[in-house]
Amino acid sequence: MACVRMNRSTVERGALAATSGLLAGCAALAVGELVASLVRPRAGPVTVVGGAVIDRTPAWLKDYAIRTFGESDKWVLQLGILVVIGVLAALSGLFALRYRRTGAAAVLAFGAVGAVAALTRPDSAGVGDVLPSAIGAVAGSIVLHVLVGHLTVASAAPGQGEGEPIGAPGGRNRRGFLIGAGVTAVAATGAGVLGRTRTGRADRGALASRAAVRLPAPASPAADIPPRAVLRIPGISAFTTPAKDFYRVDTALVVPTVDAATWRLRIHGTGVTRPRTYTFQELLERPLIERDITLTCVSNEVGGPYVGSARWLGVRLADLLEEVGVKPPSRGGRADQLVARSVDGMTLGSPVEDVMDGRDALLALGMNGEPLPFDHGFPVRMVVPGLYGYVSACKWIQDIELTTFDSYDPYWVARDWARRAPIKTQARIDTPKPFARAAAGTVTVAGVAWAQHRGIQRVEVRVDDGPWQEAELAEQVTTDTWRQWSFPWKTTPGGHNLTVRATDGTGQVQTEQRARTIPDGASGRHSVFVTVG
Ligand SMILES: Nc1nc2c(c(=O)[nH]1)N[C@H]1C(S)=C(S)[C@@H](COP(=O)(O)O)O[C@H]1N2
Ligand SMILES: [Mo]
Repeated sequence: MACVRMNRSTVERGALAATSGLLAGCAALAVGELVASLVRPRAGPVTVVGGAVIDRTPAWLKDYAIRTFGESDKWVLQLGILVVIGVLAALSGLFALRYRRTGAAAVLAFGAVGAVAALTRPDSAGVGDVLPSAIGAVAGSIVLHVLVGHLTVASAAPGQGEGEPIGAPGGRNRRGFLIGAGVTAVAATGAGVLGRTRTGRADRGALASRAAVRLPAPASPAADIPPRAVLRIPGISAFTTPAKDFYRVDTALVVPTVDAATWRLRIHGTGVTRPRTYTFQELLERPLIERDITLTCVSNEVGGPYVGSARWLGVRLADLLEEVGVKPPSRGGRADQLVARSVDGMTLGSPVEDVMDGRDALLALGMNGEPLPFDHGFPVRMVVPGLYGYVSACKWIQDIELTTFDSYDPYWVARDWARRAPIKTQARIDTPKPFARAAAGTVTVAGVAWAQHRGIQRVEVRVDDGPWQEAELAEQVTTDTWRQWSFPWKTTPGGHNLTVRATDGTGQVQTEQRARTIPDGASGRHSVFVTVG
């Protein structure tokens, strides 16, 4: 009987200790967020630890995460970090039951991890960035020390170690614990809400600056999209992807909210004879070009969703580069790599030759007739037709440095992706969907094909092991955009495999050689299995 009672009280005390740990963790995070809202919102503990985890994630795991969780990968990561912090916090609580000071010290140690993560973020603003994690950890360790104190003998008899557990929880200690826990919960909630509100208010300047943008008419408008370039087939990708449906791939756990009024773009480096800084207004007042360009992510699997087409408005990048004195290597320039840097410390490297070879490489200010959405790089991003996003499409850009491929590896290249990555020719079946059931008769198979800057010349479809049959192509808008296609399939009953392949503007047929996305983009042919009848 006594034994049973003792076990129950042990379990109960353990649960209360774990709860103390969790409350300490909540207090640490909430205070951290509050301090971050005062110092720098992006230096919050979860944001810096998440960023550090993303940067250290091996390429295969990053690819797996994108494949499995898609654009929810960031929520999954944040949830994962919170779960890990929760488990560590609960364990610290249990530990503190026996070794009270050491438990509290463990919380400080986790804070130190956060502080180091904060300092090593590429967008770190200096030592101030350690404050959210450090002050949060101090708050958490005090909470843990106090709460666990109520679960242990306050002043142990001589000879007894500090933190000797008391018998059954109850009486004054229990009341003290409950009051302490309640106060912590309320204070942590208050700090968290206050921190978030303050951060929200700071974002308002950026929101207002975006609302104030009036995009001028382009000096060089995009050609009208010919009616025959757009197929009206249920299930096919829209020729122009609405911004809200446009894929998003980046490492930003928190989307940067940049105020266009204070934003600057600096261009400097090797071979830049007149380094310069541009304001948003200065770019807006230049002659702007408007172009339809299809963007693709190197992490896009064959048949995958990370491709989209938009109408971009912006400054021709080559004009700015010429203005500051840059020459492409083919005209004697010393820099062969252009490194774009974003406000969140991302670096992307493009060949100088490509961005100056006459293609419509842009510093985009507008997307589909609106200022860039924050998700897609407000106020300014790069877009280079023909290159995968990770070697060209820098969002929230703030710095362009001319350098060489030999002397600098940007973010993804340092993580095993290829230095140079032109987009591979791909065709995708949008409809029917994989494993669809189709009615007998003629079924319209349709989709999109892309080979940016080379164009699409032909698309063919094959049913099972049959011959390749010509698909009907929508009119090509430019070689930089994808091209819709359709194929009237005269079905026969049963299960069938539909496969598609494209031929680019140079006559090169899309390879059937399968390649993973790493290091320079997936290849192979998209096929879907459909059951008829
Ligand atoms: N600052 C920043 N820019 C970035 C990235 C990033 O992680 N950070 N990702 C790049 C990648 S890999 C791609 S594919 C494109 C995607 O642009 P989107 O999100 O507007 O579709 O942005 C590029 N620009
Ligand atoms: Mo990408």
